Amino acid sequence: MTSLILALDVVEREKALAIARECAPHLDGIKIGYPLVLSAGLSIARDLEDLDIPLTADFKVADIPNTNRLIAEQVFSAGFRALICQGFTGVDAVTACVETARSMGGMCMVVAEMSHPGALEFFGQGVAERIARMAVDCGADGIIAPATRPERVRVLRGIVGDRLIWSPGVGAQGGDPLSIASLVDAIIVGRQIYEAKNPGKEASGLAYLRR
Ligand code: OMP
Repeated sequence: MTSLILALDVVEREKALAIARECAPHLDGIKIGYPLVLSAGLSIARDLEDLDIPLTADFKVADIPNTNRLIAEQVFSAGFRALICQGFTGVDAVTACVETARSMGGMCMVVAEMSHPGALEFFGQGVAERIARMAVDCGADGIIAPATRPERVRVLRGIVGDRLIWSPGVGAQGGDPLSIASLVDAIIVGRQIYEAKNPGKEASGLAYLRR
């Protein structure tokens, strides 16, 4: 089964809450990043608590180990269930996120390769493969890999085995949900849902992927 995670990159708090409620019956997770947290605060996690949907903090954490740990502690204390960190910072920095997640009962996902065209400038030449291997070695729950490049996801699946792969890039970035759904554990969808006239209906339209 492929899960559906809504990327709630909406900067008005009330609008974000309304969209989350409307879509909730069709979702397996909600991902919140800088756009919403910078406008509404980390307390947005508590505002969404009653939906009982796992929340992921997408801060693509990319600092030294101590700073990563401090960030991760804030994230899990605020009520988030998972944290996304960058992998290119190296094993010690990623391990700090993974260990903090473990000690606070949360999950840690590591970006192995990004979905936008410019990602190929630096994530090519075997870098994504190395990050994916390192994510497995340091006990991360899984990786983030691009729905815009199913052939790359297949390669990365060969490295991470049964660890999770969450995949953004469907819809607005051109990724085809049908080509990616069977390769990954979750698709992450933002604009296709939250910019739709009827976000709830749009989310329910993707429900066939969750079978
Ligand atoms: P849409 O393009 O609107 O569907 O949003 C995609 C979401 O996934 C945004 O929140 C991005 O920040 C995020 N994302 C990517 O698009 N590409 C990546 O490589 C990684 C992420 C992510 O880590 O979630």
